[in-house]
Amino acid sequence: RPVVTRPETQAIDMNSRPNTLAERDIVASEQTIGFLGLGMMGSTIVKDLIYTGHKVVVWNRTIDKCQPFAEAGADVKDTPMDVVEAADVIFCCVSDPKGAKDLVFGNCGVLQLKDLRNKAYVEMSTIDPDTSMDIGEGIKQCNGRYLEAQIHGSRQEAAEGMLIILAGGDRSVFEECHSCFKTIAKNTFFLGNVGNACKVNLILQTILGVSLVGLAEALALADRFSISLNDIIDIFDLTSMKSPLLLAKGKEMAKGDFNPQQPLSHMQRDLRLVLNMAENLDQSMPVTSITNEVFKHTKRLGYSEHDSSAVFSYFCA
Ligand code: NA7
Repeated sequence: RPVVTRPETQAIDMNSRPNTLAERDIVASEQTIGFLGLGMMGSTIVKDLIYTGHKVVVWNRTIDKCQPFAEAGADVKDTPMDVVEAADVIFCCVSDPKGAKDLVFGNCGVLQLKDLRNKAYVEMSTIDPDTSMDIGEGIKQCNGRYLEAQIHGSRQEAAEGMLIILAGGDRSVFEECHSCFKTIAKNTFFLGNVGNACKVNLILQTILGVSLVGLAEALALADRFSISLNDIIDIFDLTSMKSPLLLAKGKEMAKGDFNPQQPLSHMQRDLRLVLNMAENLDQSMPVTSITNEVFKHTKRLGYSEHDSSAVFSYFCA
């Protein structure tokens, strides 16, 4: 099996600014914003929150990632619990449901504070509705308010301040997050009860995952015929099937450039969450099941940290 090299980790550019911010006329909330998780998404979001004048307190499991934020004016804390103590509204943005739960229920986690009166907790990590309900219940039992605010979009869209926020839960928290959401997103939707936003986000991810596998399979067939992938993409661009995303992903597949905008491991995690969700409803998802198998196998080929477009490699193996 060929050795697949990991994509280079890109350091956050603290000086980059989305062009969109100038037009948005943002007046920063006076609340102290806590932020747990400075991965690619979290870093981009926090950088822009600081730029738009928010007072920010941060924590990350790997402490080194906090350094540029300390230099930019953020207060760095030792534990999630310390962040909650210091902040009014606390955002969490980590890899998966397990990480999200650990930060709330675990050692030095959010609930260790016991009394969350006057605190609001906002879950941005991609999670399933059941996890979100568990977290929301935990926060509520400690008298806190909870909002799930799922972020839909790629790392590039985050860098451009063009995410879409899908929110559910406490409406007052949604309103209070206005200046933060305006900094990072082009649209926000309040979708009602806790769980609804997670469902909508995962449904959108299903469309994305299935579409990428369809695109990859078709392009791999073209490749076997020795038809130029660039020609296929140029023609595809003229059809009514084209979409900005499929065109961009098609070009990445043609170039073999899988710079992680939406990591493949995240895509597979989302498909797994979708299938679990559907299982509980006895809803048949045959296409998503196969799509999940394809992503799972591509992970095993070594492409976890590459972009989801690396699923093309499955069909070329
Ligand atoms: P990244 O860049 O892979 O970053 C993941 C972050 O999650 C990073 O800060 C990790 O800390 C953190 N993490 C992961 N697991 C844990 C646990 N168990 N405990 C604490 N912290 C953890 O992902 P993105 O920023 O692109 O995406 C984050 C979310 O936004 C994801 O749900 C997307 O779907 C939307 P580390 O730095 O490794 O110590």
